[in-house]
Amino acid sequence: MSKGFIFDLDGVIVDTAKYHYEAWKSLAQQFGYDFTPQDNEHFKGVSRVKSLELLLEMAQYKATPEQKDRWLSEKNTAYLALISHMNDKEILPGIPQILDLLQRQGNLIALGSASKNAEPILEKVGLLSYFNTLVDGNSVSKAKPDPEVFLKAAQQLGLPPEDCVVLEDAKAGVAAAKAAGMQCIGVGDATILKLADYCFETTAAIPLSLIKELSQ
Ligand code: B16
Ligand code: MG
Repeated sequence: MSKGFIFDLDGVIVDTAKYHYEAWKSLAQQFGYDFTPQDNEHFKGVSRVKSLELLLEMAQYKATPEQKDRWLSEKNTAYLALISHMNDKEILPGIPQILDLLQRQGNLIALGSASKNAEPILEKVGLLSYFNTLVDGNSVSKAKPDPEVFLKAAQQLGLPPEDCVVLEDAKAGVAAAKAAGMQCIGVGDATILKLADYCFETTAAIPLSLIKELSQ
């Protein structure tokens, strides 16, 4: 039986981290915190609600539930404005070739992302039609490193977890893939993504020969 491939979105298919950064930075200004690119590293793969909690902790700001709700909504409005112009030029290198290969070979393809904006982003960059199923921040209750997102994707593909391969850029995402009993290709720093079975600095460096090998 051929394998299923489950892709994380931000940091694997597209680089939306820069837009999340800008949106969090302008929000943080409201309570006088200078949000840095280093701070943003801790937000990768982390849900929107958890990200706001982290930001408030960094700023040592005690917010009311009403403020939190308002800021979550403001952050997302700013983020949606920033991603509104996204197009296929923002697809990370090598990803279209991997998706083409998998589709030609008849492998099943899923999305496993923490983002609640995943579907419109895939649509904007023109990749939505490659995906047999999507599991995103709207359909899971437990965030990565919990394996829920990937187990649900495997279930929706009709495959056992051991027949699925995950592509992930976040430490928590790699941990989630391994906790799900799946093979994992990490994208990023191998000293951080230690649990990944394979690790490449960038998506461009993932060899198609490895995808072929893992897809049988
Ligand atoms: P949204 P992934 C994650 O997506 C991002 O890495 C993370 O920075 C973001 O906070 C999260 O999605 C939620 O995104 O605000 O759009 O719901 O890497 O799991 O695809
Ligand atoms: Mg990611």
